[in-house]
Amino acid sequence: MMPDDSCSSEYDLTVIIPTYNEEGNIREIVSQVDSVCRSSNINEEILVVDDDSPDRTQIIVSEMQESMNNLHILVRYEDHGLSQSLHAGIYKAESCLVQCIDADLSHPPEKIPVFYNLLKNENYDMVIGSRYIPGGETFDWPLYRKIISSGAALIGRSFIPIVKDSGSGFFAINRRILEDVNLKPRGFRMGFEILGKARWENVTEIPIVFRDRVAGVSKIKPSVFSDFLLQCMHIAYYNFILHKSGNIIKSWKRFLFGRKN
Ligand SMILES: Nc1nc2c(ncn2[C@@H]2O[C@H](COP(=O)(O)OP(=O)(O)OP(=O)(O)O)[C@@H](O)[C@H]2O)c(=O)[nH]1
Ligand SMILES: [Mg+2]
Repeated sequence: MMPDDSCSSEYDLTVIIPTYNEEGNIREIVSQVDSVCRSSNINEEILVVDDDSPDRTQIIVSEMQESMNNLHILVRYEDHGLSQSLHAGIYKAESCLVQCIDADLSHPPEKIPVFYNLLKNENYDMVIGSRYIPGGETFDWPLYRKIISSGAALIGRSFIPIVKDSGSGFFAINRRILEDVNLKPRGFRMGFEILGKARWENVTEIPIVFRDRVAGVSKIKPSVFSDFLLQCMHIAYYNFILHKSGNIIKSWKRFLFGRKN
């Protein structure tokens, strides 16, 4: 699938919110995203990508749509999954500038204008909300969760060392970097998939504080870990066997020798 080259001029930014059973959060996250964008003069499309949640998520979005023309929903009936949903949303987005944010209020929406400014005015290809740079942190997480997340982040760094939190779900991209790129979305780490394969030049991280969800339950399941290992193998294959991306080598060169090498 190719991204649509024609970007609507109607919206400055598309904010994608992936959902599965988020009836306790969806109203609040949509309201917060909309008010943050309004107060920064960003004309945003909000695109909820829902994997046919059996709870009231879709009903609440329909209710909100009555007073919000910029709120859209894509309901997916098959091949459910977080990365698959983000992938579908990125292709469906009306703007070329795309922001992904979790529905459960773990990511701070007030940072969206910072991402937007870096994409729009500083010409970055990708901006990542990072828990693992100074100023970033995970709040309220039990020790076991911190250990698992840090371990996965370390594996991510062995591929793309210039990015400390490749697994973050709070990231923004300019969709032009996905032209002719063969993504294979799986698991929970869509940002890592993009970092491993897309045609980016300028990537940066900004610190975020990740808070534990208050409403609803986590959707993480054991297959997320095997999906991550398969994803690592496919990114290595894509870089070193297919030679469709030199992102791992490029990233290591920049990490070791600086930007000019
Ligand atoms: N469309 C879709 N969204 C999903 C799916 N799984 C998770 N999500 C959404 O992706 C976001 C992240 O999922 P979470 O369950 O919060 O995962 P997490 O933040 O890593 O884990 P917690 O800290 O436990 O919340 C939330 O907005 C979920 O509703 C899925 O299969 N399909
Ligand atoms: Mg969450």
